[in-house]
Amino acid sequence: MACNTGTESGRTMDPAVQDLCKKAAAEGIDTAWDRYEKQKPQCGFGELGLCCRNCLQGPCRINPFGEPKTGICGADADLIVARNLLRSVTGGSASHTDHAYSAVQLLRLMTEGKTPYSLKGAGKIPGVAAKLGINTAGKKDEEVAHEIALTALADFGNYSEAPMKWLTATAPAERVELWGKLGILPRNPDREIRQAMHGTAMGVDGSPMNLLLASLKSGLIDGYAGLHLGTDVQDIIFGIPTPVKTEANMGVLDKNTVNIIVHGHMPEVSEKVVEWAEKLSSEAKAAGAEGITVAGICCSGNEVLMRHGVPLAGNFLSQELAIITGAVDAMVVDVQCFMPAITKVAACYHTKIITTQAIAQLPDAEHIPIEPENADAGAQKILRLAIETYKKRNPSKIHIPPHKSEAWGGFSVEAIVGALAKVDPVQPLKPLVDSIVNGTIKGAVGVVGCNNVKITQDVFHVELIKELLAQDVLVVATGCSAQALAKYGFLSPQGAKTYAGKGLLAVLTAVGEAAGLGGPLPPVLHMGSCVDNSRIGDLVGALAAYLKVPIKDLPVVASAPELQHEKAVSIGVWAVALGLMTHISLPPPVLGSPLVSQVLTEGIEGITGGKFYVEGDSHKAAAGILAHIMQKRKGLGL
Ligand code: BF8
Ligand code: SF4
Repeated sequence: MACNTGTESGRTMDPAVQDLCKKAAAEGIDTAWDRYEKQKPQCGFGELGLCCRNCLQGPCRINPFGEPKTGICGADADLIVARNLLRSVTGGSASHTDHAYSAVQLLRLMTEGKTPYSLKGAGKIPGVAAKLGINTAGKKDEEVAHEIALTALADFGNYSEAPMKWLTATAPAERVELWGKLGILPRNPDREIRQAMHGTAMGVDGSPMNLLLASLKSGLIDGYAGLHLGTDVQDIIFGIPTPVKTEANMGVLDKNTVNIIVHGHMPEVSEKVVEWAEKLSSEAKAAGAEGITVAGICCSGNEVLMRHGVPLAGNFLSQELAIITGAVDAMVVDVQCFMPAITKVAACYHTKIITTQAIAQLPDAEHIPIEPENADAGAQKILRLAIETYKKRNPSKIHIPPHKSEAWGGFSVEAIVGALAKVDPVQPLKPLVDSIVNGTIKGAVGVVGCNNVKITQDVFHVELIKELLAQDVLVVATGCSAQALAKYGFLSPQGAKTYAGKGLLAVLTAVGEAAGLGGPLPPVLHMGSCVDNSRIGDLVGALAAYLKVPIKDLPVVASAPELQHEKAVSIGVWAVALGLMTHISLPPPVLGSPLVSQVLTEGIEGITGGKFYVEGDSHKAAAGILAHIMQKRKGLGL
């Protein structure tokens, strides 16, 4: 499964990206795969997690086969690996928490009438208010939404020892009790992130086990101060997604329109670009274009795909290649997952890279701030710059591979329950649970996460999910995984007929037809961006509550087949804390510590019921996941 970076087909299975890799080579442009080649061999100490740079006496490294066995201060392999892991998980939690914090501030300012955004997700308010204990009687939506924002901000200002409210209001009671007993309930998320940095500093926490517990706590920060807070608040501001049809892959770019890519994670940016693209379409026409196409990459793309059906140009490893089409006039980025390389690639074309956030700037990019108060002005400026840039295109450099597939998104928990309610209005989850109980569906897998240059792009997502669907496993997806699957038809009703086993197809057809889709649901339900992994958490929580069992007993598995980002690691830790077996193809850098490796893949199961399952072969991973599902079914007497 390793990436043979020498050939296009070794780099990616995506025909559009293969095509553009050839164009890049012909034009002498390096991409991530070329830079990966130049990095080889990657540092063995780093891969094993055995390098410490936490003080200036270092760097120290441990020799797994001999001396030295400790760093200068005496830290051994277990301690160094556990400290590095906690810093990495905390990096992921901090990213999601800071993202969610921006959304909360936007909600506060919006409900104070200080922004050009308006409340689109009133339907989300009653549920969120109820779980937080906010009285809604006689209050306007904006007033309740404002109280919700202040309640979230109170978590960030919490100086007591009480756990953060968003967690206790959201997580299953059985989990809150367990995490309380383990002493890992986070209080103020900012305080916990600070404490993780402090605990891992030179001369502080010397206990690998204590550091591993702190990693679990950091995973909970991600789950509740990052993912859940982010999704809840974004749904209130921008609306709860409902099923929507779109298309995916480079063929969505149009040589006759101004093409703008939204890339990153913040819907407050991508929503405004989409809004103003519609409003300024006449200006694009005046410039000689047929209109404006907005297309997505990474989770900014997922956010507007879920709520508006905005098409998708590609996932993480497609980002440079989209520019190499020569047809992208502007790539608008906000935070996370855009490679610093994009400005260098863009310099070979007419493309403008536009940064929008103070903490995420690039030399050689245009910086046009999109902040809550000035978002309309910023978005107009971006659109007009893209239209101006369109005029500078070099037609001889344009090549848009024609590949694209039909894809459906918008499967929020509310939308899934809504579709099931068409089958059983009284107990919507009953048809799904009955199908699991009678074995028509064996279980469910949430497939999430990234591309990673070490794995041929998309191949693990596709091969793993193909096998699981054929075995009647229900699949939900988020992030770049959903985007990978979108490109090959897994998010279309037709995909159900191609990929789903007989039992699964029958259920998808019954629900799809009852819901008025005129055919089966797609075999993979796209639940959103990576913060929307909260939706997967809510869905499994609802299934567990319906069956009156803890999540850890469900025939449900998580998988991040091509993970790269620290955020994927912290989401994985949260999933393990929830009680899920979580498959990953590449281990994080922990193999240098037998203790840490053992705890993450075995020992932790006795504590939370979840564990990491590392398997780098998609066929074996499918078998391992299926075996786990069957074991859980047996445990439930099914
Ligand atoms: O947050 S899946 S490469 S884009 S980290 Fe990044 Fe990974 Fe894509 Fe969304 Ni998630
Ligand atoms: Fe070396 Fe210890 Fe400093 Fe790490 S903290 S660099 S192991 S002396």
